[in-house]
Amino acid sequence: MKITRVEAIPFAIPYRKPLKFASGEVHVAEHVLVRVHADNGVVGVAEAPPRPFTYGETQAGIVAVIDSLFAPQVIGLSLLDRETVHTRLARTVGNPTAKSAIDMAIWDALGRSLDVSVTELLGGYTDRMRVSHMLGFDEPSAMVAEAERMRETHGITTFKVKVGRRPASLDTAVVRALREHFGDAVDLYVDGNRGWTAAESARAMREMADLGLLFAEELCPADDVLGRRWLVRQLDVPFIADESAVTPADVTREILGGSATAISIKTARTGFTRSQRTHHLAEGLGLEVVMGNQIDGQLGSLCTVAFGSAYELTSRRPGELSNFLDMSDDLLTEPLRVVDGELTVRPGAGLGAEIDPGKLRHYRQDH
Ligand code: MUC
Ligand code: MG
Repeated sequence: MKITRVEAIPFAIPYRKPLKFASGEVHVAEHVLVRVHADNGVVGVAEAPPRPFTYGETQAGIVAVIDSLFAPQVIGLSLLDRETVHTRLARTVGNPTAKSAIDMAIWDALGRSLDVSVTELLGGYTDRMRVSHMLGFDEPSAMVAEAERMRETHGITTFKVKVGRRPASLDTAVVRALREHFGDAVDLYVDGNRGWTAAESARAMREMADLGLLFAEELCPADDVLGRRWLVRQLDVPFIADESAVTPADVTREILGGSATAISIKTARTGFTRSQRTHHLAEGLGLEVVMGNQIDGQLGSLCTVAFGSAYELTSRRPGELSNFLDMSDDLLTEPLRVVDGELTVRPGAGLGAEIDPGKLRHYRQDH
């Protein structure tokens, strides 16, 4: 089970419906497919989504760092040497999605080699998660219509509403319109991607106090240390740290510093190995966890549901597993489907993902 080769293949698939939020927007999924080959003939896969506005990575940068630094560091190791892989990749700062894709492709290859699913390897708690859909910036009527379409077509009844615009009334009007349209039939929470100040966030949350929100996420920057603590102290819902708490050390700092009371785990940025550490830390600290989405394609979403299903804590809340529905196409031979508001893990070995060679030929950008 020795690693013989690591491929980093850039590909681009346009979005049918671009996602817009306070820190950026995504029109084309310009991701990197990572394939880890082992000497037993097995190939593991995962994808890295560059998010320059969150982590500073680019598609070309991910390919370069894998080809020049990470591939040579893991070739020759066994698929079982995951701790050594983690330690070697950690010598390079940053590059979270590049490191995570390698980590997850190794777990996939290991699962395939042992003929067990990644979910079972990790913890095996359940085989499915309820789905929360992310609604990007638009007019209130368009966002209500989009939520209605998601409920009718896929049975989704939990929505994360992107906020953080100025004036804040652009966003509070959307949340109010959603609550008025759906009544108690849906769960709602908001994510500001650091768009507001602490004072703007406090005012907006007061204005939405009657709307029964589940959570608030990253409404203002964690770097505004005192402002953020001041905000979090006065809220009566859990405040989720997302981009401010990528590593277990970040989580510890943000939670113990009073800048957050819950966390988002995203396999796209912590892989399976580091997400496990974050999960165990969250359990120890008694935190709410939401499985987040890095605007992943189908392969990335499969990684999220594989991890989220593995543990009781991560499968308790609906996971953000449906951004791929906004893409015009994908790479898997068998597309993922959200049915009755749930996404299930793939039966079989590893992640159970097969890449369609024709689609990869069509969308890859390195030829
Ligand atoms: C999210 O939860 O914030 C948008 C920016 C990012 O880093 O992730 C997405 C979704
Ligand atoms: Mg977020």
